[in-house]
Amino acid sequence: MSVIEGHAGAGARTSPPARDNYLNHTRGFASWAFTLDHKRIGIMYMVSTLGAFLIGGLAALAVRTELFSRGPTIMNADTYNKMFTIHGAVMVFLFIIPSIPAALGNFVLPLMLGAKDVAFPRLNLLSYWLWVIGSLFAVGAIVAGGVDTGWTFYTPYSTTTNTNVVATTFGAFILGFSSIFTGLNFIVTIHKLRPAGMTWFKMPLFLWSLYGTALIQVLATPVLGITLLLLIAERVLKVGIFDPALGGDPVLYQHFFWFYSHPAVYIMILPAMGIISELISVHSRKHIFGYKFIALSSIAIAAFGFLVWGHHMFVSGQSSLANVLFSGLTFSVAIPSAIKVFNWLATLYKGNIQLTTAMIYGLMFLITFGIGGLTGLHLGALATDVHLHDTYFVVAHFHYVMFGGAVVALLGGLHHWWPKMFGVMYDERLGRIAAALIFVGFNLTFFTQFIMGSHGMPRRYFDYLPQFEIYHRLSTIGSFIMAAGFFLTAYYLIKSLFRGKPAPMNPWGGNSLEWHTASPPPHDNFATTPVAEDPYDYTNLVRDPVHGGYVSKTYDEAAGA
Ligand code: HEM
Ligand SMILES: [Cu+2]
Repeated sequence: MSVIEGHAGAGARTSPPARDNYLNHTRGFASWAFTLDHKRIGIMYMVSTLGAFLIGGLAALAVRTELFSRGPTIMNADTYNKMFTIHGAVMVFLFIIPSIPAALGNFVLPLMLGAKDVAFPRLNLLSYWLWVIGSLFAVGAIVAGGVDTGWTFYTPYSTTTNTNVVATTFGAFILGFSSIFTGLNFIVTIHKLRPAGMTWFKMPLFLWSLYGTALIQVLATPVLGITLLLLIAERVLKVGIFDPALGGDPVLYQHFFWFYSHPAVYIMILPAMGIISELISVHSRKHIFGYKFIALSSIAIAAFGFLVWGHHMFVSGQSSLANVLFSGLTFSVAIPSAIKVFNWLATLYKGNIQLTTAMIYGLMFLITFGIGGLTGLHLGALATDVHLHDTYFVVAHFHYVMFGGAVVALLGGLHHWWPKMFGVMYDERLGRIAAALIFVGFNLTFFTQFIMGSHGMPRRYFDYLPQFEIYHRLSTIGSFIMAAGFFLTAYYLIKSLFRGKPAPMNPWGGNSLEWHTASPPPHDNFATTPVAEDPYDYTNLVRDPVHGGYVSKTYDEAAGA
């Protein structure tokens, strides 16, 4: 009932700008910096992680420009090593790991639950500031001379190089706490704050994916934290742990590192998959197919993700029995991912597909993540990995999953929830053009890397043989096309904040609870706690031809329309 009231209430169709909402509820710097509102914390995370994305992206463009021609192009070999380290470390630790859960998750999760906030708002604010402090350490290390180990900080090089390893890893250590606290908060929120009527199997799939992600954040991140502390202890105190010169074992470092970092790739991709479930169903106006399979596969991915880390070490001197076991287990983790993909395709089948910018990213994900996941199988197979390991093939694989998966879904989610976040619509035409630039640029940048990798181009090299030049050139051109797409996206999104049409409450016709409150939502989200319905049942929603967006039929009847 209250849900229907939500539709019928004042400002249900378009939100008058002067109405009290979370953006104008209080004003001034302190009202943001010390806010306990999950929506504001989500926005602060979004702005901050996108800032990190800009830094990481500029470093990527520098790397690609250097590789445009053979020999030194714009920098020397040492600077090049630092540049790809900055790129990798910033993109992984500062951007992709926090971006979807902490930015979009923070904003959307309590709304989807019909709740006023997360379970521990103060802890949430602490997570954000820990992110800031950790990032300052990492970025400070870059400004103070840089690090040249690669984002993996492999020993014994990381314990012997005289670049700023300690400051960077300490930054990553702090960022780890930020991630753990977000995970903890989400687990408790999902257990405790579900509204009346929302059983586990009535939760939106984005929440299942955030739940799976949170389990990994809480269970895996401490391992990385301790590992980085051990690395610091070895460097500073000369205790022999990983460095053979001190009696340590470098392969032990790889085990510890990947015990976190393989599950961490699911911290990146699981929430992305959750977004895709929302996008595909809402924008094809069709009930999600195979709800339970998609929900449970999130948990399966989280669990299986812990069993496959050794596939990063097939050629590191691990026993051949371990190699065979890890290879077999690696294939099993592809199964729950494939289950999701088949269910998404079944959802699309005979759906009324709306080619909104958000949906274009949803469809793009199926292609780019599909390529990324399938090439993971080439790397998971022992015989082929021996040839492909440490080549550009691996670089292409993980960009297809991390960019083609996580970043593409982030873009989709950003466009899907932007009207809800800011109460404005952006230019869909520019949105589609930018998506096309990003799609073409991305594939040109990274597909060429599959080819050169399979021909033996090693990763992390400053220079290359003449036969690889054409691929490197195309790849660099692609990266600039992609960058143009991002700058265009930044342009029309920022412009929409000032000139965008007011957004209706429910522009795409979603039925999860965030679409049952105004755009932007009021300070405490809902006037009365809404009652949960099937989030993927759209039969009660009709398009409102006058104001755009969707309203419930029940409302029209009630209003006598
Ligand atoms: C079907 C699922 C997947 C399989 C079977 C798979 C398999 C693999 C294997 C075997 C490697 C090691 C290659 C080597 O070093 O020789 C690898 C590397 C990598 N994968 Fe995947 N992968 C999958 C999905 C993902 C996802 C979803 C992500 C991230 C969102 C991801 C990110 C990475 C990264 C970052 C590396 C390289 C790490 C480095 O050395 O810097 N993978 N993958
Ligand atoms: Cu892995």
